[in-house]
Amino acid sequence: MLIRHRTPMDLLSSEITSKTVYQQRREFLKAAGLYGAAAFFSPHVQAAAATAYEPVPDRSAMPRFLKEKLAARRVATRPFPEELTPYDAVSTYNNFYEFGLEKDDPAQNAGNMRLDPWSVRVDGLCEKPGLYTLEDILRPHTLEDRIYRLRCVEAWSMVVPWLGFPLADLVRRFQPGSNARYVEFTTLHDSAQMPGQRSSGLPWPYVEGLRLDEAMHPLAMLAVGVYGRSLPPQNGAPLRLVIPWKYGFKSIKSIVRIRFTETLPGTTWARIAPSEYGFYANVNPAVDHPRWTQKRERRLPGGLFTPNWRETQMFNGYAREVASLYRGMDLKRHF
Ligand SMILES: Nc1nc2c(c(=O)[nH]1)N[C@H]1C(S)=C(S)[C@@H](COP(=O)(O)O)O[C@H]1N2
Ligand SMILES: [Mo]
Repeated sequence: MLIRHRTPMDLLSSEITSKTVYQQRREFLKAAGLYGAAAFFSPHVQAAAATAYEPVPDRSAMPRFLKEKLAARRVATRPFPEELTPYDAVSTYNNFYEFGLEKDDPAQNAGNMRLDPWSVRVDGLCEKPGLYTLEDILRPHTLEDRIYRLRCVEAWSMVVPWLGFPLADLVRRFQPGSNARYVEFTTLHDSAQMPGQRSSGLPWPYVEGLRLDEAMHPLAMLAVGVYGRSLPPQNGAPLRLVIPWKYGFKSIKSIVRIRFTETLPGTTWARIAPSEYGFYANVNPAVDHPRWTQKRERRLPGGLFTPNWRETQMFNGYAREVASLYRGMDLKRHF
């Protein structure tokens, strides 16, 4: 319930502590205003209880094979212990710098992105390189609901019901060679469609990567949908990575290339600011970002008077599943 027992001054003095959080205040206030009101009156909030959700209507023009895949999905049965972030927030509070730097830019600017036809080039150290259509990619896989926490390196988080399939199942089809140690992913580079690629300072295209054993982990997934519908463009349609134990920037959107390599891929954020964003980017409350703490996070939605702070968990709460991938590694050095 919305109980206004705190004033904005309480909020400023007790919760906005670091310089960066202060710098992000404008954005924070904007988000709070947006979700404080919208979330409370949205019909999806009713559905945002722990285990299930009302599928969101999908009016997007999509190819038939995708519609059929979505209809044949395997529905989540295991309860998730935390409230889902409403679809309104998931689809309007986005990072997708190809479409602008503000949180609502992707939702504003990605609407006309051309999603069909879509293909993915597979190359590097594997037995089955080639140009695969999205239909080729999806054909053998059954889509499943997976409810995951998403923790952004900027210290906000969500709980999102994705629709997708295990990345490992796709990787296996391409038969990586015995010398392949990493897999690199690349986002579409098309400045005619992506206004952010004409203006903002990232080196395009956006590139991400995983160690091959991370990519083969059963929690790593490729998503084509969210909230029972196809991915809206701002969430990385038609195909994006979801790696729940890593900071959100590893979950690369709108993938057009998958490449197997022997050496560590040069990933976008690790290249432009290596002291701030490591290749591994595992969620770790014990390793602060140089400019802010990673000990806690602001769970969305939350209103101006009800910011929903919580403690960040090691590997974003997935330590039991993934910690063995990093046994013997110094996670402060390999952050
Ligand atoms: N191509 C591309 N992928 C991207 C980004 C981006 O700017 N470009 N932002 C990343 C970041 S920082 C986050 S937190 C997540 C956000 O995913 P969402 O908008 O679906 O919640 O996408 C990641 N994938
Ligand atoms: Mo992020």
